Amino acid sequence: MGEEEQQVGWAFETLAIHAGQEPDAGTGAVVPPISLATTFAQREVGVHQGYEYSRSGNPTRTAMEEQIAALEAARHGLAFASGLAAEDNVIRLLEQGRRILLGNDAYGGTFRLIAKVWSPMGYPWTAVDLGDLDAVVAGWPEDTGMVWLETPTNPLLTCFDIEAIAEIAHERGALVVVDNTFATPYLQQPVTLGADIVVHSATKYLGGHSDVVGGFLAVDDDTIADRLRFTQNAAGAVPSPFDCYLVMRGAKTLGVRMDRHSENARAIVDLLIEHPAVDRVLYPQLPDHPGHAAAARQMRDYGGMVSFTVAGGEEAARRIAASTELFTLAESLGAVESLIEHPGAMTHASAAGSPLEVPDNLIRLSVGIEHASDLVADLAQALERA
Ligand code: P1T
Repeated sequence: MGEEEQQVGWAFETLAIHAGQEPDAGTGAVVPPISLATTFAQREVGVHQGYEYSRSGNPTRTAMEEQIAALEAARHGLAFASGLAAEDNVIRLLEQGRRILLGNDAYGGTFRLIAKVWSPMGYPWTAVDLGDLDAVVAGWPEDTGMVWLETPTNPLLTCFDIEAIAEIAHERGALVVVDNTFATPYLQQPVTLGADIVVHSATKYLGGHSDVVGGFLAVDDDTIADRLRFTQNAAGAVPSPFDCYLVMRGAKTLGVRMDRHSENARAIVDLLIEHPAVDRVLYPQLPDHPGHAAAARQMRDYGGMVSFTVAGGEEAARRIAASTELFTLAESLGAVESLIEHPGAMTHASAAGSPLEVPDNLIRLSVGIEHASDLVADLAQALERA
């Protein structure tokens, strides 16, 4: 495609398949080749065809960056070796001494990066309940440089009003970073709601098949994009061309997968909500769910992640997690196969004792795209072990 104007007006599903994916100029191949070359010939010193060295830029990476940026309705996209590598580059935008306001539920690795890597180097942070905006305004620290949120959050699936938070942050000179890993751009486009930077673990729904670790940043502002592109190259946490290819291939089916993930999640929620072994079901579509109104406004559908607390406590939760057959007991999320995990002991163990600690009777499900009836039957038999 190439021409930016051509993309205007194309629907999400069309962009997923065509943005950044024009047939190879040399051969006509309809799939962008995996360009493994680490270096590119120059005709004269400094005269080349847009690529010099593969850390600085690579054609397969460019194709993927254009594709995912288009899906996020952002003008710029930057790929990284992992979600955390992408996050690390975002924090490098901050001047030393500037504070990160972090939503009080987030991926344990994000908490660890902010609280245990950057904070000791002079970048303070505070956990805040972004669902209570009056309190956020009243307690706003003067040194805040960045508001960092997930919506829905990992693992409690709390949703926050991106537009309202962006307005508050921008009035006070802070950047807004939204981790869109759980929602994906198919369900929600934070840039269109005022976010400055969108973060992804591309390892999850973008890749979609549990076979690639990757990270992504989508940005509309040219200056922020230039600064991120500088650190992407200068710090060098870039993905391989093969990894870029896998993310690009996975993202082509993002829309159809997310529709099925959401549909299957609803079938699971229907089982859980009636079940005596379950204490509380956490799913953004439920009318009493924290942030349901914001989710209903800003999301197309509610996604494939479902969490619940177990009435019988931690031991019962661990038994359930170990008793499913189709739901594999494993970290990660967002792929075609269903996963189950115990966040307190697994993905969020690093948050123990912090304001982001999660309940020990919590189970998190990544509902895959298998047949819903098989998934419901599998979870139902595991709940009998509670
Ligand atoms: O694992 P990595 O690609 O580095 O991405 C980190 C990350 C960032 N943001 C969110 C919302 C995430 O969920 C993650 C990774 N999360 C898991 C591995 C997990 O099981 O929750």
